[in-house]
Amino acid sequence: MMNQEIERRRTFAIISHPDAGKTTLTEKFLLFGGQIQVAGAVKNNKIKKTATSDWMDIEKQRGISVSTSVMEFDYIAPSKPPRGETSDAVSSPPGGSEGGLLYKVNILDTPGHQDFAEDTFRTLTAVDSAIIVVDGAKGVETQTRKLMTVCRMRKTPVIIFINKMDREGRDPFDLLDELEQELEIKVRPLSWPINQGAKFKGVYNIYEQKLDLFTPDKQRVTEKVSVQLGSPELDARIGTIDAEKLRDDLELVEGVYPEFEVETYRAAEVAPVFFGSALNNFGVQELLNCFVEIAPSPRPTKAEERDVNPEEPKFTGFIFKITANIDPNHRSCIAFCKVCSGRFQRNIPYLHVRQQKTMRFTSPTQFMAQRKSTIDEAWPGDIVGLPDTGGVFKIGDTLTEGEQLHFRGLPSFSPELFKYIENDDPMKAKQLQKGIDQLMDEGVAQLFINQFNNRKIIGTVGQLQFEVIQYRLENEYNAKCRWEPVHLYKACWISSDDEQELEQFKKRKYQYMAKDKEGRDVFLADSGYMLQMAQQDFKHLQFHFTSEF
Ligand SMILES: Nc1nc2c(ncn2[C@@H]2O[C@H](COP(=O)(O)OP(=O)(O)OP(=O)(O)O)[C@@H](O)[C@H]2O)c(=O)[nH]1
Ligand SMILES: [Mg+2]
Repeated sequence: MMNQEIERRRTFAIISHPDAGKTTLTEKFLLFGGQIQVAGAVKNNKIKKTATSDWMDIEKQRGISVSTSVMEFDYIAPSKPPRGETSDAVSSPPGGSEGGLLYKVNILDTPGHQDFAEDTFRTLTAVDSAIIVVDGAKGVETQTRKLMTVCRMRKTPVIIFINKMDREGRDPFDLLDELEQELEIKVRPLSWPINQGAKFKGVYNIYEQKLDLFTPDKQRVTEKVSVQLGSPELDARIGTIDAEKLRDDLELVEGVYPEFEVETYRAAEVAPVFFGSALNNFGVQELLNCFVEIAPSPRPTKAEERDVNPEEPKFTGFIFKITANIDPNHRSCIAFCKVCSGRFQRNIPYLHVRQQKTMRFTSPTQFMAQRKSTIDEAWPGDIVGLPDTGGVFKIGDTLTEGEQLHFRGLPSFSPELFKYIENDDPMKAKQLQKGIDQLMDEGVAQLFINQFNNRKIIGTVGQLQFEVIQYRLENEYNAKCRWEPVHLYKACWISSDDEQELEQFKKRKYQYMAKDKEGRDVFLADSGYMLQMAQQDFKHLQFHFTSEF
């Protein structure tokens, strides 16, 4: 039972540079999963819906994603392993119905904007694989490159979707070369585009050996036909010129790229590549079908003490994300817990390791598009929402059935930009305090309290974060804040084995000392020179640029 549940789960993140089409693609996946009936991108449709996964107010207004959305759906995939894949290479999960295999897909749609990259990095700690979306006209962009570094570090298997083929883009062979170079991974196309832009006719599905013809329709699933590459039917369908070109291209593909092997993909050595158009719902189902078939089911998770296997009977999990106020009528936080092993059950007492407290959860939730519903159990790979009415969880917290275990997350990085945050409405000081506390628990930015003047400093990696904080304080907490400049170069955590030197340093630099949310000592350097001098003068002191040391 348990192994079956684990086998059929696919937990993955969609990542890329802003605007490549992650949310659009997510939405189309949900459409195939039967989770939504209307795609938000549909034009000429009176139902004006914004993309389903971008449900926070500010995201709707700006049309960009500012935090990760978590969603799940069941998906029945075609049962036959195409192209005579050996059945032990691709294990078929049981529980299928009507000849198909029933998968449980957990999808995490991440924000591309660099200001919210920390949210995306943390999301990558909770997934077993990733789909990278690349804009066919733009190629590999900066954020995609950075995110791929994290995937490489963690050996996360990736599939690449080259999107927006309905627009004039780059030559597919050039794109593939660029992917290999810029993302430092071998690639293997599993589909191939027939023209692009205005002349885009569809893709040939190399993996299933099927022709997928393009009819611009944003909602319906397009016609798929099994056509032998050599047959005259191909010419009849797409015209002789394009048929010839396709044959030549595919011959080149087969010559240049080695045969696709699931093992090399799962070992994060090779990235399969698909072409399509998310907006036009094109090439999306092929991607999804192949994805559920080849993507890994939940893998072991590293804890400080040991590696935890999903098949272990006892429940373990960790918090990788906290969101305040998903539901405007319900002003509490939700902590997102990734189940790493065993079966999670409602109303069963679990150990909150950091607090050494036992707690049970009466209303754990799962997320489907805009709805959430209470669940009784969850399996490894699943993401469970745990309501938190006040400061129970922090990112990185571990839950177990009693074992003293600490899952390793990603540390906070030392921020780049700093501003004093001031109350702009004296009547609302309490609301402001509460809002700042919750947003910081969520990991929206970092808070430092200057020990000299007691003022609060917010540290971020991008300007937009300040705007989001201000907006959310107003909209969710009914509080007003004002930003004031503070001249700072870097905030770094300090520690030392030499108590005396540490005290001496703090005394000497008292104007520049602050505490972070956990009460740790932080040194606020106002220039690179000042930091260098401090490092020279205090040799036994350690300066840390991430919060984990
Ligand atoms: N022409 C064309 N446009 C597309 C396609 N897919 C997405 N778009 C458009 O690209 C824009 C960005 O799409 P999103 O899905 O919001 O991009 P995103 O990657 O989620 O962006 P962030 O969440 O902000 O990082 C939207 O205007 C989409 O309609 C496509 O296949 N073709
Ligand atoms: Mg998005």
